[in-house]
Amino acid sequence: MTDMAIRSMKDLPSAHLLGAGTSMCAGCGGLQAVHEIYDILGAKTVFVNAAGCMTLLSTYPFTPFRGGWLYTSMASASAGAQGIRDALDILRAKGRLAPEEDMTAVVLAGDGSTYGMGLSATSAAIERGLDFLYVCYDNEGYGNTGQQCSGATPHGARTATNARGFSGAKKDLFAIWVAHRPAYVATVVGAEPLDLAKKIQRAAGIKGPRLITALAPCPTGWDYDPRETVEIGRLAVRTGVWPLKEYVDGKVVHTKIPRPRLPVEDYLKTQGRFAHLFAPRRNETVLAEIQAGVDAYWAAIE
Ligand SMILES: Cc1ncc(C[n+]2csc(CCOP(=O)(O)OP(=O)(O)O)c2C)c(N)n1
Ligand code: SF4
Ligand SMILES: [Mg+2]
Repeated sequence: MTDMAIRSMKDLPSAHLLGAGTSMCAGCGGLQAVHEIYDILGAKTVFVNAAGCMTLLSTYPFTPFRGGWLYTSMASASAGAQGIRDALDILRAKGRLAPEEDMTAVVLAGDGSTYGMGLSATSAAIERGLDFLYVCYDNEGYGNTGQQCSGATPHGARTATNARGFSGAKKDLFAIWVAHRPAYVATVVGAEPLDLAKKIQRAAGIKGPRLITALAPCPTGWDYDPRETVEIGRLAVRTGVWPLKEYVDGKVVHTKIPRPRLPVEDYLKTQGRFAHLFAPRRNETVLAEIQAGVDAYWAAIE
């Protein structure tokens, strides 16, 4: 499936995820991205899942995936991927797994694990050159336990642990990975499926440590109507809040440059987690800080 050229939406194969999502929130942007990613990766995947919302996809002994599923603690997914890769390599060396039956070890983890608890194990795995694909669905908080602040929470967002808005800034996961000189890094969002599909296809054809980080609009944690998930994902790109880009062969390339770039308020106003910035009175200071952060990013690119 991965040797197929994707030029338009009709080249995409039909969904392979069987009956998934019954225990997840309607409009889950993370699940949307996982659906799309799995459509491209196909059945020869072993998911290594760190505790989080996506853990609800598999209830032992059932899973909607045709490949494999290993559940790990929040800090251990990348170490789990090493174990899966090693086991597959041993089976191949013993002639018990034909090359065409080999599988890809795919970490599936939220931002809480990725930006925080699991970062050390991931850094070590990249350093060892582990052949794995890391998929982070980034809903910008510890969603499964009620949207507490994580290392991915953006400036100004209200969370269960920041009633008046987070005063810090989102970590730059893309830069953290690029600093390790891995094989591939890309940002995606489910609302831009063609861009996502091309990146997954490219990542699937490369060996070594690879990251796909998907912005995951989360109606429950971000406080909006589930029907707005796709529009919010598009606005994240069109306002420049979520740059779509990839790192390959030592270079960073932006795959979609928003022109004209919409004001960040168009994105912020769609979500209850930013409502305190607009009422009972506008918080001009924080609104200007958020816009200035996005402007500075694109000024360095353009
Ligand atoms: C060490 C540890 N602390 C706390 C928990 C409880 N816990 C389970 S899921 C979760 C949230 C994980 O957040 P994230 O990785 O962003 O995934 P999301 O829930 O947003 O999908 C937490 C805190 C845990 N499983 N392990
Ligand atoms: S809390 Fe958010 S990320 Fe978790 S299942 Fe619900 S919508 Fe998806
Ligand atoms: Mg999360």
